[in-house]
Amino acid sequence: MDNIKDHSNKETIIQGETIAAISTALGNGAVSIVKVSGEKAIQSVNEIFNGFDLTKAKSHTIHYGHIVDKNKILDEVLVSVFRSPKSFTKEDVVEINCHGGIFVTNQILELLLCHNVRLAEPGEFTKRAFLNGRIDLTQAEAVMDLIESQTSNSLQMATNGITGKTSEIIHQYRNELLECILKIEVNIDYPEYEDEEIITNDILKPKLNELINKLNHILDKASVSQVMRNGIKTAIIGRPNVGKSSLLNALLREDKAIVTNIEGTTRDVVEGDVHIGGIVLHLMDTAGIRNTIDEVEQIGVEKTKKIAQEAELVILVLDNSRELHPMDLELIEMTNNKNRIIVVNKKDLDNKLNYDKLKDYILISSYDTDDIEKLEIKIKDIFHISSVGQIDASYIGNARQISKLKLAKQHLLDALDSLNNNLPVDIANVDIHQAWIELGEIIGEVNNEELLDTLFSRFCLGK
Ligand SMILES: Nc1nc2c(ncn2[C@@H]2O[C@H](COP(=O)(O)OP(=O)(O)OP(=O)(O)O)[C@@H](O)[C@H]2O)c(=O)[nH]1
Ligand SMILES: [Mg+2]
Repeated sequence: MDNIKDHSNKETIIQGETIAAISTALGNGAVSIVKVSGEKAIQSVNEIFNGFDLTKAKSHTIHYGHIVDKNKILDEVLVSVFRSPKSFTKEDVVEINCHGGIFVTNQILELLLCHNVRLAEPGEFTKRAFLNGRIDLTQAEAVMDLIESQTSNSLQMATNGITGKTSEIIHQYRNELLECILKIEVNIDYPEYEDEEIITNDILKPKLNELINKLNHILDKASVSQVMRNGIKTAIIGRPNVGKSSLLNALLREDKAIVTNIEGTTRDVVEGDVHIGGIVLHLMDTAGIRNTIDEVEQIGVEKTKKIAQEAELVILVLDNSRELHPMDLELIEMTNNKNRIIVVNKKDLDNKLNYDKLKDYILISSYDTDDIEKLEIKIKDIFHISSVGQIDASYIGNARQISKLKLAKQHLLDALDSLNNNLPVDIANVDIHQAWIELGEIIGEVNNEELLDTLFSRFCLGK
């Protein structure tokens, strides 16, 4: 994280209460780290450390020694000292690298809590980094994404977030808006300034259109990034026995779901994640849909319908060896407005299915690995991620950021609307201003306690 930019103009940091947390995953790993930040970080650790006098330690130095409780040695440790403002939180930070397992690490933490240190809240380290101007909000969120990222692509996006590419895009865009606002305001406030370009509807409208187009472009990219980051909820649905579970297993390359030739084999949802070219599909194999009097199966069928509605992608499986059934048509109808792929399975068997009623489908056998690859390509095409890997990862990709972008866009559309209705320019200006504020919230250029609290509480302890 050395490449995090310093956005702070402050010379001295007012350090907060000293906080501590275990910042590695709890488990019996080889090393765990207890992180301490705040005014008394160095002094407090020094009180329980037997080795070099940490109060005399220079910044960015590591010291070997022992953590001691009274005279009892708890663990052999390496302690790193980072002095304010050259640390992640910009406060004094000490990291204790311990060797013991969970029990010892917890003991060290507890010991610290008796030495003027309190337990950090989730995300509190990152929150301090933000409040001290070390990182902006998009970077803070990227820290969280980094912790959570599942694929190499989302990892790359998160890293870009940390280096501030996201905020760069938003800053640039906000500057353009601001220029627009300033011109309008000069016109309104000082109509006598003749050398200032007079902002009329005719000048403002194309400018707004241009800004809206740019925002659309950012939003387009955002939806791809969101898919890359969160994965795609994918429901495999269809009538009983068409081969849904076989398809799930083929995509997962493991025998996860039970496959038999008995109709109604799958009764509850079977889930599994598969990585396709850097994105994650959250697959859900569902109970075959038919009218049934079996109570358990009926519940399964209802659940399937609900899952299909909530999914971002529906794979509707049909059977090449059976005639098209009214229920197949019902399922096609039900998923018409969704991202959907119709997969006709069992191509190796004699054809009985009438293809006249199908527009777009892919014919496969779930036993054939080439066919499974073809299906994967189709999925990537649907989400415009065929070129994943070279994708421009300067991204906006989380739900909060996207919702702010959408709000900003709506304000610009409203502004355009009032211009089209020949309302005075200053009315449009209110909306443009609002768009500017919404975008500011993406990078945290507002001081909204509530926003910050909710955001940082999503972090895990120790970050
Ligand atoms: N010939 C052939 N048989 C297949 C193919 N795919 C699946 N089957 C067979 O079709 C039968 C049903 O497969 P499943 O995967 O259990 O079907 P399902 O849609 O999950 O069925 P339910 O869980 O009952 O809804 C099994 O006997 C599979 O071996 C295929 O491509 N070709
Ligand atoms: Mg099944």
